[in-house]
Amino acid sequence: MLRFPEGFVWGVSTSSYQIEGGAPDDGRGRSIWDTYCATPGKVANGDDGSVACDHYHRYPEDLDLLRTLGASVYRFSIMWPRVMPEGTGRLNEKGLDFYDRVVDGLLERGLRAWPCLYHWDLPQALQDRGGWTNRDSASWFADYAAVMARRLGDRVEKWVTFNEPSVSAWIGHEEGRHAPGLTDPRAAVRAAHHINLAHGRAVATLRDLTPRAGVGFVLPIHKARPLPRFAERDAHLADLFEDKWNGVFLDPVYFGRYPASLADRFAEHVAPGDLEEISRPVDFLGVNHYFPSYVEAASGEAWPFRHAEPPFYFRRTEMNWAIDGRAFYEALMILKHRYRNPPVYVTENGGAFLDCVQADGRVDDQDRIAYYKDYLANLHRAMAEGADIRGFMPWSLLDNFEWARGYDKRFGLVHVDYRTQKRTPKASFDFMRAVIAGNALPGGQF
Ligand code: IFM
Repeated sequence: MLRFPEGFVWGVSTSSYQIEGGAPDDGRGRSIWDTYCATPGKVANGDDGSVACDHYHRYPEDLDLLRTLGASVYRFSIMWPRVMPEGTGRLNEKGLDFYDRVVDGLLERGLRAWPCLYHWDLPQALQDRGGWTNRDSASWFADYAAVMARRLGDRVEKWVTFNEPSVSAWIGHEEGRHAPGLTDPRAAVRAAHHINLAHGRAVATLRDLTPRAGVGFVLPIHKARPLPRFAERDAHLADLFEDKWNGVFLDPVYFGRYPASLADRFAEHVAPGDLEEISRPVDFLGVNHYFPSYVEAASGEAWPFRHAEPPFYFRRTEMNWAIDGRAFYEALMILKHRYRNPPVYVTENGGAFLDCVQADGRVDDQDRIAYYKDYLANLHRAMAEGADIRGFMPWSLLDNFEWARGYDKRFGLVHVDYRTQKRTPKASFDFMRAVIAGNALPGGQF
């Protein structure tokens, strides 16, 4: 039995486009993910988020599930075009009302609200003006943050500015595997800088308007490794990978500069004063983590490395992601050693597995339980070695729209039948409920 400290925060994370649906309802505007999904060949099975888990209409049932689980915090995201259909200017009162109802519903059930302002669904109207590659995007985002702060600020405990800005920048603008689907390395660097600037401006706005609420941001923290047979030769590539994925977003916030290895790439986009804005102090860092990252040398590409297939000996999730709780521990220790041990909440962790509803109606997802046992034990180890980790939130409450992988990849503690929208808590839901109730990682079967 591994015990967690008193006051350790147990929550759950979701995101707007992945669960809400309600696409044409009540004046919601289009996002870049609506456009991306409508582009043939981009998303598995031609899936999209127009209905998703229909959370827009079924949120009371989902909030009840949070209470049953025993979570004390809910990290969800606001769909920017639902509340500002054109991204700037005009407000959509019905969209704002929805988030009012969600926050009130949380408080009524004894949960605390941690809304995230950006989990990838940029208003398409802003993409039409250049999106994150337009320097004005930093101010558009700060204005949107002000709208949300005025509307929800009296009831929000902590704000998250961005979820995984690295994914928006690199996968969305360089690799093209996420919206807006660009494959332009220079645009990706530019977008990364503007997202950082948007974060810094939003921090100032949120502090101003909601001085009692905490403010932070969420990043997938990668522990990169060279392939074992090239351990010495490629060690510097693993460092560069971490600079690209971790450092580009952490160093400006915590050190007021870009990593030295990448400073040249960023120089042309950074205006005087930008780094002072970006490095405004935050109250916490949200860490998302799923798998170890392996790199190998590449030539003729924008970077001298590429993702490598992890060694054969790891078990894999349905995403083909290697399962290795030790990489989670190592990623958490990077924060302790390199970033002076900031307060951390693990805001996402989990796996997609082949979940089946059995004849008796149960979903006995032992793979997911084994995954959580491994990762929670490694989290505990990092804490025992002094990492300042204050909470944990599985990804995710519900099976949901897994971006370019569509609906086949299920990460939820709760199974969703997308034909009927029936919710069925899986065995991992009971497992996590026991962890939360005992504030400890128990042994034994679930
Ligand atoms: O589903 C995503 C989530 O939106 C962001 N972090 C990773 C999850 C699993 O891919």
